[in-house]
Amino acid sequence: MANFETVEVKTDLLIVGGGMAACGAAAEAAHWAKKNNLKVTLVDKAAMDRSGAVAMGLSAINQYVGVKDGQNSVHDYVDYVRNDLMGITREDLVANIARHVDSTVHLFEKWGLPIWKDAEGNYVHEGRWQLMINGESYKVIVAEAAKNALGMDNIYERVFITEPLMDGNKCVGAVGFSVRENKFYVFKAKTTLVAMGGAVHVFKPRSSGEGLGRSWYPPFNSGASAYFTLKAGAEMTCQEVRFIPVRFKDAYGPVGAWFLLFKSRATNGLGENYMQTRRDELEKWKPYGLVKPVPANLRNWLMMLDVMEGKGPIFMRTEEAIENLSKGVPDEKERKKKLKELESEAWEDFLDMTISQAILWAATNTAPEEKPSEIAACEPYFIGSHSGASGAWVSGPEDIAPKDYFWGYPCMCTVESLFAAGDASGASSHKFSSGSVTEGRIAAKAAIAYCVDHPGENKYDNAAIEELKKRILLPLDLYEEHKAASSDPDVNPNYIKPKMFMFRLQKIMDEYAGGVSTQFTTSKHLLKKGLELLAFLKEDAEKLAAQDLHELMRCWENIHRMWQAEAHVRTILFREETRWPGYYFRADCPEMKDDWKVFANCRWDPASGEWGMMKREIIGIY
Ligand code: SFD
Ligand code: AMP
Repeated sequence: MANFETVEVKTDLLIVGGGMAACGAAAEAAHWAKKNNLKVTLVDKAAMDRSGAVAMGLSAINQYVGVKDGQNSVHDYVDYVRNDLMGITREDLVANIARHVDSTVHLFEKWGLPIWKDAEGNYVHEGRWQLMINGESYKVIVAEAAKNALGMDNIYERVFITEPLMDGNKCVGAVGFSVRENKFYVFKAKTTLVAMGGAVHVFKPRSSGEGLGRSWYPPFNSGASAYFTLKAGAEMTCQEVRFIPVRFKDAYGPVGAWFLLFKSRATNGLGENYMQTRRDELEKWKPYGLVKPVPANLRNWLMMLDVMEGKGPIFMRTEEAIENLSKGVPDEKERKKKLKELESEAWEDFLDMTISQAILWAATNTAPEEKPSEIAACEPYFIGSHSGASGAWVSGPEDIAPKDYFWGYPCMCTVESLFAAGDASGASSHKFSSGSVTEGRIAAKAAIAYCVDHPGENKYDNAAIEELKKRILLPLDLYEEHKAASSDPDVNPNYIKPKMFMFRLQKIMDEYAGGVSTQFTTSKHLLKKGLELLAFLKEDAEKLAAQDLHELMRCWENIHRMWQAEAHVRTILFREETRWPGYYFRADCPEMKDDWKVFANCRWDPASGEWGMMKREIIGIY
């Protein structure tokens, strides 16, 4: 076996992940831990300053309710989220985040995040819920607060978490390995909070060949949260609710600022606005088709219908939007100044969060005030914190959660002492960056309360940990054992390299589970065939080989993705209707059905290795 030192870390609360939810959790946990003399440890596969979805920065805070400012109520936000998700949402979870999110935004400002202000000193809104920020360093600022709260001694960076440590139905920590040194980590914890984001590259991406790796969702998040909670035996929810954002084509620049702040339109190749020409289609999806704003998946759907009829390309009419915003200024000198301002805001929107889009504009001589830019639907992603909903099924808060949705501690999974937040927890979409930090704070406070209430020592099976270590490092051994069998290290009859394995997973998902090349369309027959192929892939996962630590990480990333894929396929198959046509279309049951207005949940049983599917009732609080 590869020679790896085992490093053991004992702690009370273990936070796995170092993104937005984890940083919020760290800042909050430090406070409650100090009061109770408890230890908090955080572990991230990368460096917290630039890890996760906010690595490149963001140009907006997408959830600010403005309750005190009298702008909106928590109820308004819940209505918005429920409608956007076509009725499938945990209102208690959404409300719990919404009632605390403003305080998180105020903390960001205290920590140094520049939020745009108007002449009167009020926040500048992008849309009803969104605030404009100078957010290139957003993640650095939030990570700094988390680091200050915990201290670097309690933070492990560049340690990739692979598996939960279990004692029956209780999570007692996690194991992983350093991506820089030959070290195997065993974190023994009273309670564990999962915040390792969502997943990308489960589906074949549009960007291939020289553009491979470019995607909207950050390539570093590879399904670790879903894998961890599934392997722990936690019930999962909304595994079918993937997210397909519409983005500037090829470099994946954001569209929110264009649609909401600049009031831009998108038109097809014939110059038609599909939101108008296809308005009648929305009737089919009522009541949600008729609400304002039109749900994200239905906005996608109307555009996709145009694309399927060969009416592309679809353009964001940047030149028209800039012209419209500047033409109201009567004085020519002032108008020119306004034009310059708008132009620089347009560039900053990209430079704050998707630098590659600015580079693409520069490379293609695109002046947004002169020519429109193409937009397109991305490949599917798993991001429960945005306009998707996949994640673990967690407890709501005692004061507002319906009885069936409360089991002791907010954000606790159905597994004892395991908590989840951000993309890791499901059925509470539209948290975004601010809501994810908020949910991390809520979960951390609850997790510390759990520690205080359960002071006893955990049991550990050291032989089982040794077995886990062997299994996790196996790809390194396989490579060493068989590398001499061929002259090209990537081609060998005895093993499969992680990149090839990933391509195979993506091909299955693309062709059978409704990816880009099948125009997001699937059916019972396709899904069943896809499951059969996934089973073969799972067998071959035992033969993954790694040449070095980096490839070892790639092996495990792809095993994590494969589990996310299986949960997804099983759940789309289970839900016999089409509810989010702009996310995926079930060709064999093309309509929304009343008797499917339920949560579709699933659980992998660690004892039997079998999957179970179940419906859960939707119980609103308003
Ligand atoms: O508009 C392991 N989001 C936006 N939110 C906003 O508020 N405003 C915006 O402007 C946003 N835009 C946006 C957004 C997301 C993306 C991908 C883009 C643009 C391109 C949404 C937020 O970013 C999102 O809601 C939060 O970041 C979610 O927080 P969290 O904590 O659930 O996920 P994370 O921040 O990605 O962090 C994940 C962490 O896990 C680590 N990790 N650690 C150890 N072991 C493993 N195996 C691990 N696997 C992952 C990661 O390193 C990271 O630290 S807009 O365009 O939509
Ligand atoms: P995006 O850049 O698409 O992630 O958008 C940022 C925010 O604006 C998210 O909260 C989106 O749901 C919202 N948004 C984007 N486009 C629209 C639109 N056309 N109508 C309403 N909301 C939108």
